[in-house]
Amino acid sequence: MNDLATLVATARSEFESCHDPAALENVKARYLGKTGALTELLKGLGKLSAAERPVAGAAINDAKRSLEAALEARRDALAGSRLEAQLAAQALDVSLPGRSRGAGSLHPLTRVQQRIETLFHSLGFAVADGPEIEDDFHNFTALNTPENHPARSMQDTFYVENAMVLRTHTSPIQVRYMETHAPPIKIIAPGRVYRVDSDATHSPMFHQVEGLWIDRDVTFADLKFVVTEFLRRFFERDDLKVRFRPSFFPFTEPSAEIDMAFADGRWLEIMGSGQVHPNVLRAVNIDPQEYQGFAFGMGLDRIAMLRYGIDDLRVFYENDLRFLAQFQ
Ligand code: 2NL
Repeated sequence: MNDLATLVATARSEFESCHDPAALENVKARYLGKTGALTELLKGLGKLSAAERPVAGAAINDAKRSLEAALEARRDALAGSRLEAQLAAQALDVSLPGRSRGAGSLHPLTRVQQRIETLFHSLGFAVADGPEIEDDFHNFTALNTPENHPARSMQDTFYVENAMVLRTHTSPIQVRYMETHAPPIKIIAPGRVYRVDSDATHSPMFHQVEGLWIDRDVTFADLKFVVTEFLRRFFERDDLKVRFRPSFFPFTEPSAEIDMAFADGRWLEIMGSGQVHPNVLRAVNIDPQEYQGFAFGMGLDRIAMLRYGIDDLRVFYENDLRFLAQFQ
C-alpha cells in the first residue's frame, strides 16, 4: 500500500498549499469527490479477491478518514486566518484621542455688542429691545422728524406693507420704553437697523447702539462723562481724547457729534448725541418742564471695525470661516 501512502501525503501537502477556501474545495474534489482518486480506489475493490478485499478496504477507508480530517483542519485554518485578517483590517485603537467637534465661537459683532452691554450695565444702564419692523410714529414722528426729512424717503428707507418700515435706527426702542416706563429712565438700545445703502463701509442691514438717560437734572455734563468713560473703557485707553462738535439732529437740542483720538492724535468721528428734544418727550407724555436728559447713537459695526482693525465692513456679513475663526 505504498501508493496509498504517497497519495495521502501528496493530497495533504496540496491541502496545505491552498490559501483560499475555493482552491481547497477544488483539491478536495480531485481526491474525495465522486470521481476523485480515493473514490476510484474504493470502486476498484470489487476486482480484488475476497481475501485481499477487507485489508485493502480498511486501508483505503483509513486513508479517506485521514484526508477528511486534514481537509477539515485546513478549512478551519483558512476560516481562522480570514477572521484574523478581517479583525486586523477593522482594528480599533482605543488609546487614540477622541475626534472632537471644533468649538464654535461668537460673531465679532455679537462680542462687541455684549462688551458694550457689560460696560454700560456697570454705569447703571439697563438693556432694552423692540421690534425691527416699525410704524411711522415710533420710527419718525415721535422723534420730531419732519414730514419732508430725507430719512423718510423711499430712497433711504425700506418700506414694507401697511406703511411699516424696517427701523432706520434703534431710537424707536427708546420711544416705546418711554411710553411704558416713567422716569428715571437709563437704558441702552442695541440692535439691527436698515437703510438703503451698500458699499465697502455701508451695509443695508447694520447695527446700532443708542443710549438714553432721562431724569430731573441729567445734563450735557453727564453726557460728556458717560461717553468719555465708556470710550476709554471700551478701547482700554485711559489717555483716549474725546471732543464734542456742534451738530444737528431733529431729536436732540443741542446736538453734538462726538470725536475721539488715540495717542497718535488722529480724530475719528465715533457717535452722535445731544439733549433730548422737548418735542420727543412730549410725544411720549413726559413733561419737559419736569424731566430732561441726553441720548446718543453709534454704529456698532464701525466701533467693531476700529476695535479689531478691520477696514471692510462686508467681512462681517460674508460668513467666511477663515475670518470668523479668528475670534475664538
Ligand atoms: C448717530 C446719531 C443719535 C440719538 C441718536 C435719540 C433717541 C431718542 C431721543 C433722542 Cl429716543 N435721541 N437718539 C440722539 C442723537 C444722535 O445718533 O450718528 N448715530 C449713529
